Order: sequence, then C-alpha cells, then structure tokens
Amino acid sequence: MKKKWWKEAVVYQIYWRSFYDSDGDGYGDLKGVIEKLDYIKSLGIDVIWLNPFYESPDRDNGYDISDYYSVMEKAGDMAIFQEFVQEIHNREMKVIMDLVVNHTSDQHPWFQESRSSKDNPKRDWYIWEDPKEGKEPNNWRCYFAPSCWELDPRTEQYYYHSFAVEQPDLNWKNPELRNEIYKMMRFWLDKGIDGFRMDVINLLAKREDFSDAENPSDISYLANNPGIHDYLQEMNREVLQHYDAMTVGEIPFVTPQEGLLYVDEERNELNTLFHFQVADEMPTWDMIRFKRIQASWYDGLKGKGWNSQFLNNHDHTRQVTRYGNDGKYRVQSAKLLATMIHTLPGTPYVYQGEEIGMTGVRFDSIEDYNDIAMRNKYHEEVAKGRDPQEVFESLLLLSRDNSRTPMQWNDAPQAGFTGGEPWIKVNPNFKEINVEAALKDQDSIFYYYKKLISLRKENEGMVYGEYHDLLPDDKNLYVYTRSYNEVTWLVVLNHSDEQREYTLPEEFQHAEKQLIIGNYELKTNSEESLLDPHEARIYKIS
Ligand code: TEU
Repeated sequence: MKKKWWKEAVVYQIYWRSFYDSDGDGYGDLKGVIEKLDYIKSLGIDVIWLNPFYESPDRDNGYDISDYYSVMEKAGDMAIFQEFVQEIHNREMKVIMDLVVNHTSDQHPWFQESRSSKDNPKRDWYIWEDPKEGKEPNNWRCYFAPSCWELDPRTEQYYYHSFAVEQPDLNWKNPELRNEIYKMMRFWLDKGIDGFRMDVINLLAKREDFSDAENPSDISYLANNPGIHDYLQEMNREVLQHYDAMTVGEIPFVTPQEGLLYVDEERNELNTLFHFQVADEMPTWDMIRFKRIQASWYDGLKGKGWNSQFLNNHDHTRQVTRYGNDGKYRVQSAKLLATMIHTLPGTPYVYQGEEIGMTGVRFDSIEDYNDIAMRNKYHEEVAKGRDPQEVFESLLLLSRDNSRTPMQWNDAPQAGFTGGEPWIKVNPNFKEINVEAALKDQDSIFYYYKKLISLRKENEGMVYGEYHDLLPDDKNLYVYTRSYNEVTWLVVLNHSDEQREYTLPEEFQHAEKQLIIGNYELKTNSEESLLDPHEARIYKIS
C-alpha cells in the first residue's frame, strides 16, 4: 500500500451556505469561510471539501449547476474564490471541490439548447426518449421524484433525471460532452484546487436497456452501469493523472468488491470513495451491522484500495443524534463516535459542527424545511391521501436539513452565523452548543477531536495499521486493534447508555499499556474493567 498525502489527511467538509455569513444576507459565503480558516486549522485539519458554489438556481442548494465556470453571487465572486484558495494554501491546507457532472440545472444553457429542438447540436448532450404507449419510457423512480422521466411538450419527448425534474442528466455517451467536462475540470485544477469530491459519480453510465424495473423502488439501477469504468479511466487519462489531485467518489449502491473497481490503485480511476452501506442500511445505530460493514470493506479493499470514514455530511443527519445519544450523554457519545471514525481504516471526514457536537433539529412544520428531497417526498405522500402530520413526522429524522442548520459560533442572536435573517432557522440549542463555549472548555468535544487528529498525525499506525476486531459479535462493545511496526493501538468503545464490564484480552492483560486518550476521567486500575456509558479509550500497547 503506497503512502499518499490524502491517506494521511483529515478532511473538514464545509457546507458554506450554513457556515459563516460575512455580508449579512442570511447566507454563508466564501469570505466568511476565509474568516474562519484559523479556527479550522487549529483543529488540525489538512483538507477542506467545499460543497458546490457555482452559479445555480439553487433548487438543490447548488447541486443544480447553471454555469460551471462561475461563483454564485451568494457565495462571492471569482476574485474571492482565488483569495480563498490562496488563504487555504498559506495555512498549508488543501481544498477539494464538489464535481457535479452527472447532471446540470435545467437552466443551464446547454439544456436550454438541447431542449429547443430535436436537431439541436446539443440534443445528445442529454438523454431524450420517445413516450412509450403515451407514457414515460419506463417505470423507474429516481431519488427526488416518482419518475426519472419528464415530458418536454416542445418536442414531445421525455428527458431523464436521476434527481429532481430541475436536474436533467448529462449523456456521458457523448464524447463532445465528456471533453467539455474535462476542460472544465482542468480550469479549476489550474486555479490551484487540490482535487474533487465527485457527486454520485457512479451514476454517469446509464442502463443500456430502458425496460421496466421489476422493483422500481430499488433505484440501484441508476448506478454502476456498463461503461462507468471506461469513463473514469478516460477522465484519469485526460485530466487527473496530470495533477497531484485527490479524488473521492460518492458511490452509492456498491458492495466492497464493486467499490474496489473504483479505487483499486492499479486501475487508475479514483483515490477513495464514500460508500453508503452505513447510511442506507442503518437508519439508526446497529453495532453488529456496523462491525460487519467495516470488516467487509476492510477485507474487500485491503491493500489495494482506500476507504473513507464518515457518519454524517450535508445529506445525512448529525451523527450524535442519529447514531449516538444527543441527550444525557451527548458529549461522551460525540467523543466516542469521533474516536471510532478517527481510528478505523480510511480517511476521516469531519462535517462542520460535528466537532462541537451539534445535533439534529426538529422544526414545527414542513414550511420550516428547505430540502427538496424532503419537500418533494412530503408532497408526493400527502397527494396519495396520507395524513400530512404523520408524513411530516416520518420524514423528520432523516431530513437533510438536520445537518444544514447554521454553524453555531456563539450564543449571540442567530448563533453568530449572520447579522441578517438566516436562510434556514438556527437550531434552538445554540445557546449551549457553540464554538465559543467549546473553545473555553478544555474538556469539550472540540479539544477531544484535536487530540484524536494529532494522535493520527503523529502515529502512522492509525493510518496504515492492520485492523482487527476483537469482539465482532458484541452488540454494545466495539474493541479493535491497529497494529503497525511493533506498536499496537487498542480501541475500546462502550456504545450504550449503561455501564458495562470489560476485561482486556489475555494477551493485553500483562502487556505494557498506556491509556493515551479517553472521554472520562482517568480510572484507577480497580475500575479499569468497568466502562461507563459511551466510554471510549485508546491504549498504546508496546
Ligand atoms: O447526493 C446523492 C444522494 O442523495 C445519495 O447518494 C444519498 O446521499 C445516499 O444514497 C445516502 O442515502 C449527492 C449530493 O450529496 C446531494 O446533496 C445532492 O442532492 C445529490 O447528489 C444530487 O446532486
């Protein structure tokens, strides 16, 4: 396994529109991020992943791009973007951008041309099909709508969209389109960015056969279709291999064996991936399932491909709420989850606010929510005659807005995020949970993250060490080792609300061991076998 900077890095994801508003318009912006770079650097972060900021009608908060060569006015302008990149590099950090090339906005000039007539030169830059028996070409659902086909009356054909109606898919079969995307990628790499997070990159190739799906609610037919690896290897040849760029693919619906095809270093496609077995198969915490997923990916990628570790992002609710305990044990639970993410094999990702234990949110009505995925689903279900309040309640836990409420900087109005009216409400718990309070408290989640990140930076074993799960069948305790060059790290986690007895394995009982990091006060030896609720410990065994 070759050593690489992006394997040793810790990545901080910035959903800029909720991060810090420097001009009072109620949206975060790039200038606001620049003002907070020292805060991010102080955590020990190496790489920043910035969500899309290109010109967009914002139907899907920037994931519907109408101009790939621009900066949307809410975020700033190209001069501010260049300053942003420079300020990050001045602090010896790197920045990767979101590459959204499976689809554009329906307001993109390319689509406006493509839809204008059947013989427009850009018609084939998108995917058009004739009606079938007067209806959609097939029964496929998509992520944000009941059908992945939308009729365009002007030419009496349907266009294909994997997400919202406002997000038509690009036709990657078209070499002219592909070359246009490669040109755009070089434009941004030449501006000094250090790589890309690639949005649903395994959806670029579509099924050859548009016949009906047996089970249209299992939308995995949108992904991993023939041709995808040819496109990614071509992208690598045409662009990526010419730069020292980090690439992380967002790759839903893959097994470890399929995932390896995207990140096997010998295949020259992507460096690493986000798979979604946890997010898609664990609506709430299931320790055994999580361990099995970790083991399958460790064995599946071992030695040939590189994983990423994350439990939340701008699409998935905050980890301490969804997978931990955001009530009585919020601080201990946040620290336990972080201990796991920063000591398991793969590059760890910190989503803004996770480092201070920000929680999910519960607003009063659907009008308080912005997420197109949630709003579309709400209206679709209510249109079927279901009780609106029941539908609303059913969508709360997994609404993407849980993780999109403004960053909580202090206990001033609007949590210090904006001097104006925020685009989405602030989580009411900002008076207790905010950066200012965290920085004043040496026992805060923030300083615990800082310790974890520096431990990983100072010890290659945390990056490249062998992983071994010592208790694969325990549904509360997670105990594993990372071994590298004669040093073994032992991680002991009690992911439960109860105290639990735990006796170190015989092999470690009499070894020289040192408790390096823990989320409870140091224990005397007599108590060592008793784990408190959500207690996490990292021992160095030498
Ligand atoms: O998300 C893709 C997406 O919604 C799925 O991968 C989902 O996150 C996964 O299956 C886990 O449930 C990306 C962006 O992150 C998202 O914000 C955009 O809305 C979407 O693509 C369309 O660009």
